[in-house]
Amino acid sequence: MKKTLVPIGIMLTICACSTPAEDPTEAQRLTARLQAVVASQKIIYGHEDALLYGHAWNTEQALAAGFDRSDVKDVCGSHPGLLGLDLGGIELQDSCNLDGLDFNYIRAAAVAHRERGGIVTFSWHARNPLTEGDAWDVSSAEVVASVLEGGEKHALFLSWLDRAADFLSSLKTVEGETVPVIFRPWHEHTGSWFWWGRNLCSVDEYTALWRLTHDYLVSERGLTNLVWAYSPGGGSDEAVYMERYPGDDIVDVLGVDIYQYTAPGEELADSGRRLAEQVGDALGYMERLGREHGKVIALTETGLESIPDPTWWTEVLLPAVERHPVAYVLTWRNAWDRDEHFYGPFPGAACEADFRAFAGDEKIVMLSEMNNY
Ligand code: BMA
Repeated sequence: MKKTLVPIGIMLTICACSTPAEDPTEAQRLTARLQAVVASQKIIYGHEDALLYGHAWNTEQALAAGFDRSDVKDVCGSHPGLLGLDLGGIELQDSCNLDGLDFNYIRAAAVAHRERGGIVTFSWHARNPLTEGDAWDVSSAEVVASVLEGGEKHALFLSWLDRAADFLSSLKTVEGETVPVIFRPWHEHTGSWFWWGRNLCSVDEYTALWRLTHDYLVSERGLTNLVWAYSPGGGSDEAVYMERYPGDDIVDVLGVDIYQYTAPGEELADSGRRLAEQVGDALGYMERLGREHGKVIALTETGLESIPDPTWWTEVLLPAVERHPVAYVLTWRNAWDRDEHFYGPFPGAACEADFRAFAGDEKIVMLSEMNNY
């Protein structure tokens, strides 16, 4: 074969084109895991603060147990596959988050869970940057506008994002991997109980808040470990769900938060049916939106406080989600200092046996099965 000389410019172009594809980021690998769970028609179970305390034990006991104890494991032998955590308080460099958990312990639990094969998600009940109240301070409708470019709290807000970025990038495993995190900022914004809620800012202000948060953490700070979850509150229709959607380029997971509330005098069975209807409706349109937008869907928060229905897990929650391609379901926390404030099982709870049946259902993925994904 005749040997031809290739000009150097073309050679360089050929070399550049033949460079192997870049390694996927931690976030891309996490998204692929979620997609694999959905493809195998399974649903990961998640519990907020699971490794940090339980219904009858506190954070010091969690530390003593090497963050290897959870109410869920005490009941069924395995931790939840997903660990929910919250960043609220990081913005002011508090040593503890809004529920009194030392950020060093939060970091240790997140890393331990990842090293055991689990997935971690963070919400952020950030304080009100304008009034200095908490996340629930809705006394002003100027707050979101104040943190956007040109607003009086913009510089302050960037410093808050810096502190969140510092913490989220400090989650390192022994192998040196930065723990991938499903990050779920500015949640339940279709209600108006947080300063970023629907009646407190315009559509453009809300989507700009998301874009500022995303672009600052990703482009400015270079974080590559965040999978971005959008999670409106429940009980709304598709138009409201999508009204403030920040955009396909900055959202990875379509979530929704829906709780069961029983009105005074209402039968538990009726509020259970209402939860099932609301979850069914939302997951119905989210399933289609997920397909159209190429996103994973999830029930990002749910629960029935105190779980007075002893078969809630298998007769209310499981039937409501099992027909939909949901990557995960997360129930809220089991407070150690408030007897009635629990959304997960614990030894001695009325729903204990039913939770074991739920965790053992072939659809449900606990930590012990996470290494398959
Ligand atoms: C709420 C309650 C509060 C807690 C907050 C943030 O639903 O559990 O006690 O402070 O979430 O975790």
